[in-house]
This record gives sequence, C-alpha cells and structure tokens, in this order.
Amino acid sequence: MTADAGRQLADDAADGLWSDPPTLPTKWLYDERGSLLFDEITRLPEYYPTRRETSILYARATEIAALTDAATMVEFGSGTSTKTRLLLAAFADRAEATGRRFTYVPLDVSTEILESSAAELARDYPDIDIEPAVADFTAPDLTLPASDGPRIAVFLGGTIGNFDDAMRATFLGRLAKALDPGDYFLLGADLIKDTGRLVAAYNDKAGVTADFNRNMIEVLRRGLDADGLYVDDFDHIARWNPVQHRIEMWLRARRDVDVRFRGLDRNWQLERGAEVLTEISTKFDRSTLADELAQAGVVVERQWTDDHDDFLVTLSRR
Ligand code: AVJ
Repeated sequence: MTADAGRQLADDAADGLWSDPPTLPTKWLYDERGSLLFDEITRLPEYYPTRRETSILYARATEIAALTDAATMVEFGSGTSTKTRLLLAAFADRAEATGRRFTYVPLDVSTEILESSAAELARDYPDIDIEPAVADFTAPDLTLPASDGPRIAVFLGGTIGNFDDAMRATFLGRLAKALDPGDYFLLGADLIKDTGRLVAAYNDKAGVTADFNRNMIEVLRRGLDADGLYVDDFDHIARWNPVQHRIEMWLRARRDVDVRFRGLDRNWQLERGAEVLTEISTKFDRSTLADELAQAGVVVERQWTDDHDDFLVTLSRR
C-alpha cells in the first residue's frame, strides 16, 4: 500500500468503524487479493450478473455501435473484461467500415491497473487509439475527454449498485452534466429477482464471496498495523434488504473484538455478534431506473435484458 492509500484507509477507518453501524467503504475490498477473488466470483455458478451482462452485450454490441456512432468510448473503471472487448470489437469494426478513428479512454484511480490493461488492449486492438486517464469518476469535477464525434460513457458490471440512493442521484446528475447533447451513456444494472437467487449470488457454496468479504479484515490488519485482528473472528453475512432493494454484505464478529490499530493510535471494540457493513449491491426494476436517468437529465433510448430477465443494460442519450 502506498503512503497515500495508507492515509486514506486511516481516514476511512476513523470515519467508518466508529459509526453506527460500523462500516468501511467498499473500495477497500479490492486490494490485489480482493480483485483476484472478485474475478473468481464472476465465474461462480451462483453469480449470474457477469454472464448475463456479457450475453446482452454479445447480442447488442453491433447495434450499440451503429445507434451511437460514437467516436470515443469512456469507461468508468478500466476493463480488460470480455464485456469491454465485445464493445471495442464492435466499434473497431465500425471504424474500419466508415474509415474513421475510434478512441477508447479507460478511467481508473490506479495507474498500474490502467497501464497494464491499456498495454494488453493496445496489442489486441491495434486500430483503436487507447488513451487511459487517471481519474476518480465519483469526484465532483467529473469531466470527459474531448472528442471529434459523439462520446459514449460506459459503466458496466452493476457497480452503480454500490452507490446508495443519494450517491447515485449525485453521480448520475454530474455525469449528465459532463455529457454534451448527442453523447450517450451505457449502464449495466442488476435486476430485482427471487430473493433466494440474489442471496445465493452473494453467499456461494464454495465460500469465495465469504473470503472476498473477510479479506477486508486483512486489509485493515495490514494497512493499520493491527496484530490481533483475525479474519477468522468474522463471519460473512449476505442479506437482502427489501426496503432498499439491495443485497448487503456484513462482517459479524464471532467473539468480542478489542484490537489496537497502531496506525490510528486507537482501539477498536466490537461485541460478539456486532456487524460491520462492507458493501451494498442495489438491484433495480427497469422503469424506476429509467425514471432516475430521466430525472438526472438523460433520455432513455433502449433497455435490453438477457433471456432470463436477470440483468439490464440501458442506453441513454443526453
Ligand atoms: C462489482 C459491485 C458489481 O455488487 O455484484 C460481487 C461486487 N460483491 N460479490 C456486485 C460483488 C460480492 C459486485 N460489483
């Protein structure tokens, strides 16, 4: 962890761990091990979102390229995923057919991730201009790179579900403002469905999601210099919150915890059974999401689902 990340973790921990309920921002789940575990999650039988969204993009990528005729694709979170590649291939084909250039701009807060994914994509798509940019797309001053033609901003994976209602409205409003008239926004969002299937997707039989969630304890232990904080002292909980239509991941203390964070110069106490909120994953219905997008200032042009009606991809236009 860089010194900067260490300070950020200390700030986030000081803010969150003493809140009621205790919480820590979801991004701390994604250290190197967490990112590998998330990759493993996307291949689990219970975790349907990645497969469903991929199938939608497989069916629609060419149509998206034709409908938008975009010259630039800006992706929030830099992807080397199959989903990103499906879109890039469709835009590359269109660029070749029309004789125009196409630029891909992955945005990410991590320079290392950006550089490695950009190098990989540059090899695989020699005809696309790849211009990675370091940016926190949740920051207030969200701006998009200039472009010779329409831009399409892309936010996939259902990651919008990590935002609570207020953050989501703020983000969508800022994004709508950052778009010019004629620009597009492509959004992937998971749909509300049978509770059993939702919970199973976040509490898989193999225990990968449990390891992913409990890894946050290890991030805290290492980042804040806290011996005596043990991953095994926490249970993974995935729970459906019907009021806020979201899956919540919690870590529940299996025993009384009293640990010194040397990095904070502070002790953290939790009673056995107390829970720490580590992630929300909001689920949507298509009309409510369309209303939210309209409210933010974009016009919904298309909504596509997969054969099972599990996942939703929405194309809107400013
Ligand atoms: C990466 C935020 C889309 O909410 O489904 C998967 C993260 N957490 N299993 C999701 C996640 C536990 C995932 N997103």
